[in-house]
Amino acid sequence: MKKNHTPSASPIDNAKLQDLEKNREYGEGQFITTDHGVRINNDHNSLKAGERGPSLLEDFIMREKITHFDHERIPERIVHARGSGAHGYFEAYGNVSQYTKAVFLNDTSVKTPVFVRFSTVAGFKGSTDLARDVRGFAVKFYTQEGNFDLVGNNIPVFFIQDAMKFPDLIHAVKPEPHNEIPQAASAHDTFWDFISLMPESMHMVMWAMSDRAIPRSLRMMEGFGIHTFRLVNENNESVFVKFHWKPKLGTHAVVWDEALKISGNDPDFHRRDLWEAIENGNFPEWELGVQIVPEADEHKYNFDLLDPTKLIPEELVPVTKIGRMVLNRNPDNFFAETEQVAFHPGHVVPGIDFSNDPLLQGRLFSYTDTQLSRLGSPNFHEIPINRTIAPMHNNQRDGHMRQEINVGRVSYSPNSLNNGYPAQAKESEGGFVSVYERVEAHKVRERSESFADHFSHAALFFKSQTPVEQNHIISALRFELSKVETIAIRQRMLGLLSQVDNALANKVAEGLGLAVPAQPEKPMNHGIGADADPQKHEPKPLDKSYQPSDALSMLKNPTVTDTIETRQVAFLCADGVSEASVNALKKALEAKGASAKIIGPHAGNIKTDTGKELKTDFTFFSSSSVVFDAVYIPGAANMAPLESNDNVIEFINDAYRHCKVIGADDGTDKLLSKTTIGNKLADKKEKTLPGIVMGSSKAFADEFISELGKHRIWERESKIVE
Ligand code: HDD
Repeated sequence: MKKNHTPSASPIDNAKLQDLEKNREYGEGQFITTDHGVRINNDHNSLKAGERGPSLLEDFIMREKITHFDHERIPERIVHARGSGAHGYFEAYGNVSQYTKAVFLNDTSVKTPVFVRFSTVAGFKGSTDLARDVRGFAVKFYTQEGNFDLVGNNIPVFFIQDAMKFPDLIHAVKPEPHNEIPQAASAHDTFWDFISLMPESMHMVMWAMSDRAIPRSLRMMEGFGIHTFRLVNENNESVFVKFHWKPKLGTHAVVWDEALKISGNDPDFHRRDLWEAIENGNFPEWELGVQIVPEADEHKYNFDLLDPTKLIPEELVPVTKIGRMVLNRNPDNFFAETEQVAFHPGHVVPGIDFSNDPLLQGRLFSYTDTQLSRLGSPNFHEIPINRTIAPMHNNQRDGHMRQEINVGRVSYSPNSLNNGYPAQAKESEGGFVSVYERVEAHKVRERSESFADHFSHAALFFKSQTPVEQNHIISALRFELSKVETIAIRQRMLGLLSQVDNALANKVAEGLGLAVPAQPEKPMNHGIGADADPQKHEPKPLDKSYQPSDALSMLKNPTVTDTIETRQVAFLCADGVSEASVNALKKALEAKGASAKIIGPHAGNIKTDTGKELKTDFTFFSSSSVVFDAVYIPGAANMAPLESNDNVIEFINDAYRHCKVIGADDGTDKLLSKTTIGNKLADKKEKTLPGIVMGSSKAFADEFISELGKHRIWERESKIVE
C-alpha cells in the first residue's frame, strides 16, 4: 500500500517537537523573505514613485504583507471564546480493564499527550478572566487509537436538559443585542428572564452563583464530563460512567469583591497564573476519576442518569481514580494552538461511548459544524494541534487549504485498484463499534417524566454548603438580580428559589427589597402555548431524602488540602526594610513551595537596613493585594513611607476584607492602626484577630504558613449576610 505524504507531523510526537525547535530558531541567522521565499531587500518602506511620490500597485511585497495582516483574525468561538491552553500528558493507573478496552486508560507504560483548553463561556475573546461564569475544561487526549476529547466544565451539571435550548440559553446570557451590554456577565435582564422561565436550570444556577464560578486559579478547579457516558470492555459489556478531574492543589476560589477588582487589576489573571506556573516548573496536576454505574442500576436512582441537570452524589457512587494528568508545556503560539484547537464530544475512541442524554446527543452535531465556520474548512483536523498521532487514512479529499497530498487514483471504497485499501478494521483490530443498544420507540418531541424534578438537586447543593458558602450564594443572587431592571423577573426568580429553599429565597428577597411571592408563578404562562410546554409534566415536589454531600462543598470537600504550593505572598517594603525580617519568612515560604513578591514604592531597587539592594517586583501603585494570596509587612528602620501611602493602606484593607492572612512584624502597629485591622482591634478591645499573625517570634513563620494553608480566614466574613 502506498503511503500518503504528510507534510508535518502531529503536534506532540518527536518529529513535531523537532519541528517546533526549528520554528523557534526560525529567523535566527536567516534572511526575511516573502511567503513564497523571495528575499526582501527593504521591509521598512513601500515601493513609491519617488521618495515623496504615490505608492505603486506593483509592490507585491507590501501587498502580500498587508493582505496577510488583513486576514489575521478568525471568528471567535460563539461560546468559550476566552480561553487559555497548555500541553501535558496523561498516565493511567491501569485499574479499569474490566470496564473499558480504551488502551490509554489501561496501559500504564503509555504517556498519552494531551492539550487542555480552559475557558469562560459568555465573554468575548478579550474579556476578563474573573467573570462570574462556568469554566470550560476541555482535554484532548492524543491516544494511539485516535483522539479522545473530554469537553467538560468545572461544574458537574448544566443549565438545560435538551440541546434544542442551547442557542436560547446563549442568546440570553451574551451581551444584550441592542446595545451589546454587559460584557462577560450574567447579571442582566435577558439571562435572568430566560432562567426564571426555565426551572430545570435551578441546580446549575446554584453552582453558578457559588464560588465555583470565580476560581482562584485554573489549576485549582475540579473538572467534570457532566453527561453520563458509557465505558465498553473487550467483551462489549458496557457500564455508565461520569468523569471527574480532581486538582492536586485542591479546589479554591476568590471572593466576589476580589474578582471585581482583579478584573481591573489584571484581566489576564488566570491566563498569567497558568502560564507562569508552567514556566516556573510548577506543573498543574489533576487525577482523573470515574463514577461507574452498572447497566442494571440504570433506573435505581430517583433521578435520571440521562438528565444533565443532575449529578450522582459521591456518597452514592464513589469516585475511583484511574489516572493523572500533568500540564508541563506552554503553547509556542497562542493562535496556532489555543485558538485553533477544535474539541468535539464526539471524538471518542474504542472503549468509550455515548449515552442518550439529549444534551450530549445535540452536542455531537454542533461541534464539527461550528469548526466549519470558525476554522473555515473541513480540513481543520490537519491543523497541527488537531492532528491525531494514530495513523490516519480515508477517502475524504480536497476542500479549502488541504495540506495532505494524497497520492494514487483511488479515493473511494470499495475499490480493487488499491487492493481494497484503506480497509475496514474489525472490532478485534480496533475498529470502533457502537454500543449494541436496542432502541424501539415512537418519534416524539417530548421530555421524559424522569427529568421533571428541578429542585431537589438544587436544594441538595445548597444544603451541602457551609454557612460561608451559602452566604456567598445569597450575595451573588442579590448582586445579579439587583442588576435586573424588570421587577417581574426578580419576583419570578424569588418564586423559583422558594421552591429550592425558603430561607435562601427570603434572604435574597431582603436584599432586593421584595417579598417572596406566596404562590410561585408558573413559568409557562409567558406566551408559550400549553401544548408546547417543554416539560409537559408538572415539576416534581422537592425530594427531601437526599443527605448533604460534602463533596459538593469546596470547604468541606474531603480532597481539600492545606498545601501552600505556588501561593504568592506580597511583602510590603520600602527603604530601610529589615533584611532579616524579609529573608526569614521568604525562606520559610520557599521551603514549602510558595513565593514572596516584593512590593515597593517604586520600580527598580530599594535599600534594606543593612544597605543591600532589594529588587521590587511590583509597586504599591501598580499592584494590589487582590492578585496575591496573603500579605506580609516586614519590620523596618523607618515605616513612615508605608504609613503615609494610601495605596498601602488600601492594600492591607483589601487583604483583610478578602479574608487573607496578614503577617506583621514588630514595629508595624502605627501602620496597622490606620487600617481596618486597627479599627477592629480598637472596637473589640482585643489584641488579636483571626488570620492576623503578629510579631517576630520563632514560631511566626510556622503560624503564618499554617494560616495560609487554610486559603482564607472565613470567620472574619461570617456576618456579611445575616
Ligand atoms: Fe459546548 C464549545 C463545554 C453544551 C456547542 N463547549 C465548548 C467548549 C467547552 C464546552 C469546554 C470550549 C472548547 C474549547 O476550549 O475549544 N458545552 C460544554 C459542556 C456542555 C456544553 C460541558 C454541556 C454539558 N455546547 C453545549 C451544547 C451545544 C454546545 C448543548 C450545542 C448544541 N460548545 C458548543 C459549540 C462550541 C462549544 C458552539 C463553541 C466553540 C466550539 O464548540 O468549538 O459548538
